[in-house]
Amino acid sequence: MDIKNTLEQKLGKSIADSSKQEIYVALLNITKDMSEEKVQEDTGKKVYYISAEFLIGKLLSNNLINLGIYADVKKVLADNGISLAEIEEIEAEPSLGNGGLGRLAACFLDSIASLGLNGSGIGLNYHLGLFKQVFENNKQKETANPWIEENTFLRKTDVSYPVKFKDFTVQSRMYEIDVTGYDNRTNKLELFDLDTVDDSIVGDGIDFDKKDIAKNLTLFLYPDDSDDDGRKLRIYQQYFMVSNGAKLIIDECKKKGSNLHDLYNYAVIQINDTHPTMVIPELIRLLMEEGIDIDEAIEIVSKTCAYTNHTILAEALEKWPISFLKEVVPQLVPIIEVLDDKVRRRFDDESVVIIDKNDTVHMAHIDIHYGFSVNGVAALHTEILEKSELNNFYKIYPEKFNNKTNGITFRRWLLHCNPELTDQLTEWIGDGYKKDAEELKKLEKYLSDKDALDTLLKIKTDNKADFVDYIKRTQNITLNPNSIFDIQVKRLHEYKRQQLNALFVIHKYLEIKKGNIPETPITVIFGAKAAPAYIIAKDIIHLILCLQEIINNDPEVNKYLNVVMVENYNVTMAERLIPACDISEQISLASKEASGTGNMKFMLNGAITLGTEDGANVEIHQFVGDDNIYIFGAESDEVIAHYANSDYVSRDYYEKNPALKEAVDFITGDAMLKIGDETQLNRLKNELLNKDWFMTFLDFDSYVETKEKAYADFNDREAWAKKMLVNISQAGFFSSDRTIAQYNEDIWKL
Ligand code: NTF
Repeated sequence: MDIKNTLEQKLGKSIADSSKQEIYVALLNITKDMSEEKVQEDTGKKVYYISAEFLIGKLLSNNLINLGIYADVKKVLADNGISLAEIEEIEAEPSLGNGGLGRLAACFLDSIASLGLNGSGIGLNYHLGLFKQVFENNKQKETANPWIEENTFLRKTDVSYPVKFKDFTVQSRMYEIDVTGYDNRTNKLELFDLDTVDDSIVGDGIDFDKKDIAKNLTLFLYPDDSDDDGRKLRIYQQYFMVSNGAKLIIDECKKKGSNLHDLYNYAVIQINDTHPTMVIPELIRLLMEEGIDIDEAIEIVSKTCAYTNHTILAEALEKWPISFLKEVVPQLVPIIEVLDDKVRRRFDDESVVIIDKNDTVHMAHIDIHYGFSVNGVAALHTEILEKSELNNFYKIYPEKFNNKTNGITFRRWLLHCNPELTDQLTEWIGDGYKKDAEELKKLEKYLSDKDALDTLLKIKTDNKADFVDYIKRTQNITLNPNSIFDIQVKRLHEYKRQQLNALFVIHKYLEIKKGNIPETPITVIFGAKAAPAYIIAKDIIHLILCLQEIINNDPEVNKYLNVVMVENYNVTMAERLIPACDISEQISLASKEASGTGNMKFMLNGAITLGTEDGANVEIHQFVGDDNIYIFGAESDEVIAHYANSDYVSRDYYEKNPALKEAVDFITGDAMLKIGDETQLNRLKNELLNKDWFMTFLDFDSYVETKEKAYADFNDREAWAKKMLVNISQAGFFSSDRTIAQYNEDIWKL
C-alpha cells in the first residue's frame, strides 16, 4: 500500500498543505477502513467479554502498529517534517476504565483478535468516564472529562434495544470500536449508550442529579456510591449493560442458527468481576420469554457463563440489598429467588447462599453457582481463593476453579511505548518475539556482552530524557534525568501502600538532612487517582503533594531527592513513564493484590521490581530469580494469620522503632502543618497509629533496608544492566497472548 498516496487521497490535498488535525482525521479514517476490511464473518462459537471497564488508551498508533503501517506512516510524515508523536497527541484518551481490571480487558481484546479468535467486548459508552484529576492546594480535585470528540473511533450502529426498568423503559443505542489484531482479524468492542444522556447536567466538579436516570445513566464510570441513590444508579448501569449484552448475544446466536437450547455451542460469556453478574438472571429471563422453562434456562446459562474474580477485598465483592433490586429491576427478583432456593435445597451452609438473612444479594455467589468456571488472576491469588476466601465454594466445586495468570499486550507495552528498545531487541534476536513472546529468552546470550549491556543502559537513559522533556512540557515539572527513577503508579488504595513509600520518602529526607547523602540522586514518582469518596486515599495524596512541595523546595535536599506526583495518571502517561523507570514499586500487603499488571509492563521495559511476595510478583520472582528482583516484607501466610488472630497492633511498631516514629510524626510536624490541611494530616496519622488495616508499619524496616540495597546496587551499572536484561528476557510468560491462549484452551474452547 502506498501510504503517501492513500493519505493524500483522504486529505484531498498534499500532506504539506494539511494541518495536523486534518492529518489526524485522515489517518483515523484510513485505519478505520483498513480495520473494517479485516472483519470476518461471525461463524462458530464466540466469546463475549463483558466488563464495566475497558481502559483502551489512545487507539491511533496501536492500530497503525497492528495494521503493519506504523513505520511507513511515520516515515511519510517525517519526510514532511511532521512527527507522528505530535499527531498522536491530538487524540483524546478514551475514558472508559479505572485501573488494572479495565486495562486487562483492553489487553485481552487485543490478544483475542491477534490470536485470530472470534470475540467481542461488551460494555458501556460513558460520556465522561472516570473523572479527570487536577491538583489544587496539594489536593485532588475531580473534574469532568468529556473525551468523546467529533472525530473518534466510535461508530454509531443501528442496533438498539428497549430496556425496561421498574417505572420506565429506555431505548438503547449501540456504538462500536474496531479492535484490530496484530496482523490478524478485526473484532469489536460494543458499547451501549442512551441517546437522552446529557453532559450539561454536570455542575462544578462532578456533581449531578443521581435520580435523573434518563440523563445520567451513561455519564460516569463508577458514580459515587456513598449514598443509596448512587448505589441504585450503579444497579441501573449494570442492568442496562447486561440486558443489552444478553439481547445482542441472543440475536447473534440465533442468526448463526442456534435454537437457544444449544446457546452454549455458539457463545461463551466471560464475566469480568461482579459488575456484569446480572447477565445470568437476565439471560435466564430472556430465554424464558422465548418459551424455555426455567430449569432448562438455568442449565443453558450455567453452561454459557464463566466468572473471573479480581480481588479478595471484601468491600469490592458486590452485594446489593434485594430492596434495591426490587426498585430498579423487579423482573429479576423472582429469578434470583429461584437461584437462591436451588442453592438452599442442595447445601446446608449459610455462607454460600445467594440471598442472605439480611436480604442482601451476593453477586459473586451467583457467578460461582451458575457459571461453569471460576478463575483467579495469578497463582497466589487463585490459591488464596481456593484455600481461604472462597474455600466453601471450592469444596463444593473443585472442578470449576482454575488459575489464569494475567498478561499484557506487548504491542502497546513494548512495540508502541518503547520503540528504541523494540528496534534493538529485533536487531539482537529477530522479530519472532513479536508473535511468540517466549522468544525473548534468546536475549540470554547477551548477558555477558558488555556492549549489549551498555546499549541497554543507553536506551534507558534516552527514555528517561524523553520523559523529562514530556513532563516539563505537559505539567511544567522539572526532573533530574541523571537520578534513579523510582516509580509507583496505580490506583490509590491503602492496600497498595503508597503510604509506605511516602514514609520512606520522609525517612530519606530526614537522613539527607542529617548528612547521609545518597551516592546517586533519587526521584520518587507517584501517579494515582483516588476514588472521590475514599477519604483516606485522598489524605495520602495530600501527604505526597505536601512532601513534594517541602522536599523539592529544600535546597539542602533537592539535589539528592525529589518527589513528584504526576497529575491525572492514565494510559498515555503510563506509556511515557514505564520505559523510563529504573525501580518498579509493587509493594502491596502480601495476599491483597490479586495480580497486578503494571509489574509486568515495568519488567518488560527493563525496570527492576521492588516488591512483596504478592500477586504476580511471586511468578516474576520465580522467573527472574533472587538476584534480579528486590523482595521484602511479610509473606501472605503471615499476613493472613495476623488478620485471623487480630494480633497486629501498629502502635507497638511505632513505639519500638525510632526511625518509623520519626517519619510518622513528621506527617503532623511543623513543616507539614505550615502548608498542609491539619484535619487531613491528623486523620491520616491517626489512621496509621490506631488502625493501619494494611499493615504498613509491619514491613517498614524491611522496605527501607531492601530499597537501600536496590539504590546501592544501581551504582554498579553493568550488574544493574544484567538484571535489566534478565527481566526483559523472562517477560515472555506475561504476554496476554499466553493468557488468552489458556482461557481459550481451558474455558472458552472456541
Ligand atoms: C484488579 N481488581 C486487581 O486489584 C489487580 O491486582 C489485577 O491485576 C487486576 O484486577 C486485573 O486482574 C480490581 O480492579 C477490582 F475491581 F476487582 F477490585
